[in-house]
Amino acid sequence: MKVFIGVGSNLDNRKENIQKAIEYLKSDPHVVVQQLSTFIETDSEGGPPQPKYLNGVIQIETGLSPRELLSVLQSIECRLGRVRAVRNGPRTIDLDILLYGNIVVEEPGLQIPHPRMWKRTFVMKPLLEIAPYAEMEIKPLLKKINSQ
Ligand code: PH2
Ligand code: MG
Ligand code: MG
Repeated sequence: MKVFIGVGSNLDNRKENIQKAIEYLKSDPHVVVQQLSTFIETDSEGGPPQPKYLNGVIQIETGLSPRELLSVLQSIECRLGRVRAVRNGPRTIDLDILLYGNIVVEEPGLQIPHPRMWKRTFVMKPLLEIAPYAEMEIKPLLKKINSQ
């Protein structure tokens, strides 16, 4: 399945955090990293005042289910010292499943497509850089998730 992952970091060495996250993803036997967007510096949106982010998007191919992938991403966040203190607060690394093929998932703790991705320039800009066609694919999926 083709999956797009949103990546953000605004604590410690942001570049190094992102590079390590990519290495950890590459080392997972069930994940093939296919494309990396440019990583852009962005002002933080929402949450308390906090440092600027580096944001980008990674395209992978994986046989993992959405749940299995979520747990791989959460364990990478953990290894990189992510502490969940404040909602939308600063973080060493944030790895969000944006799109998982054209599948819609609505479960406790897991919504795909990421329900706020469409409104976030720091997600859409890097996503459309590596997958310009995604714009057309997301709209019907988001309609489903937002109307349920
Ligand atoms: N992530 C958030 C909240 N706000 N702002 C920017 N610029 N980049 C992010 O990745 C980001 C954010 C929650 O995940
Ligand atoms: Mg996020
Ligand atoms: Mg997240």
